[in-house]
Amino acid sequence: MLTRTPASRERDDATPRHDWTRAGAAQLYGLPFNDLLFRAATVHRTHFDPNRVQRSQLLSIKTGGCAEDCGYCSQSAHHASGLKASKLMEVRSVIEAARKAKAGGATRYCMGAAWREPKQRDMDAVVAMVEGVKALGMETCMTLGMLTDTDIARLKTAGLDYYNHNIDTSERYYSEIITTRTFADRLDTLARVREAGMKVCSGGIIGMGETETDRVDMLVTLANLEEHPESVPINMLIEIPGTPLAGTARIDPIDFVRTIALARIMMPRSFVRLSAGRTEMTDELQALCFFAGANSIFVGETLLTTDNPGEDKDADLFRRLGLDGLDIEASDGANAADGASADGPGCHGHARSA
Ligand code: SAM
Ligand code: DTB
Ligand code: SF4
Repeated sequence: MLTRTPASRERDDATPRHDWTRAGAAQLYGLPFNDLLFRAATVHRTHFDPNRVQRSQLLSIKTGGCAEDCGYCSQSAHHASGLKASKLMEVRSVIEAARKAKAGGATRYCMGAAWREPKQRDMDAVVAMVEGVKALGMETCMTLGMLTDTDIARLKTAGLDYYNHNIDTSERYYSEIITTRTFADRLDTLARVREAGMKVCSGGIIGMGETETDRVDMLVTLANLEEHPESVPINMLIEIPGTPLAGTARIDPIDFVRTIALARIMMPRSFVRLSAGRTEMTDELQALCFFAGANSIFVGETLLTTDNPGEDKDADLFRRLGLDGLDIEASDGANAADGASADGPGCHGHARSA
């Protein structure tokens, strides 16, 4: 019988696959914690400099009053979260905010709108925002809900680099969290964004009362897409008073780290973003997430409607952990180490330090 040497397993782990089985992924998730982290950290080092973390900044360009009923969200008109709805921001205010984010070290600007999908009358402004932020020399990302092919083409022409559209959880658990659109709707938008040649940002939320199997299944869905999303945000639920998920039992932080590690192993060349929920995480938990392969964060004082650690806290954490930001050249494409797509061949490259 053929036995795999540690070196051949390293090689296998580092090569992107799209044929993950639930059983295989669940087996990894359930490894002894030290073995799982060692596997994930080894994969991480194959493709990325483990001491560099990409920094994105978010802005809510249209807040609240959303027609969707996502059970976690402060912005849904279905829940009494007390959030005040506002209109789409002025283009020049968005560009001014992006300029400040760039000065604070962010390389990617992510603009989010509380829409089921954009209305045609909003698209002119949205396109102007993409063009303006792009002209600052930043990477652009938008999350606007579902898109028509015409919307996608306009965003692509305007210079949109990434489209964020999360699958949020497993297909099974999805309908317990959101009833106003389906899991298949989400996958359809993702496929059409990909087809148009844009980079994909898609992940989910951990800590919504899902089972371990739901977490594993969510990652199997993402990792078995034809191409891995270049960016995989893993959010920890921020409990919003007045939403159906307020009062959900907090996830064991160890399980959160396991999810990050599994995402890293299953999508070895993607950026795994430690996203919402960092204000509730200890520095030690964040450090473990970085060790397990998270290599991107949201910076700044706010996410969309909730708090984020802010510049001073993150600067202090980076200093204590010996971490550094990543510039756009190094973070362009799906991976910093070899400048190819999330699924292309890998080799050690310029973004790795010794
Ligand atoms: N309306 C668009 C949509 O749903 O695609 C874009 C904005 S939406 C707020 C973007 C993502 O933020 C959601 O898909 C979800 O994964 C994440 N998110 C929203 N509220 C959250 C919360 N309370 N805790 C953690 N993540 C959250
Ligand atoms: C993602 O996965 N997380 C970000 C971004 N993509 C759009 C949003 C987090 C939102 C957290 C709750 C809030 O601030 O309203
Ligand atoms: Fe609307 Fe997006 Fe919030 Fe869902 S997550 S309610 S679609 S803003």
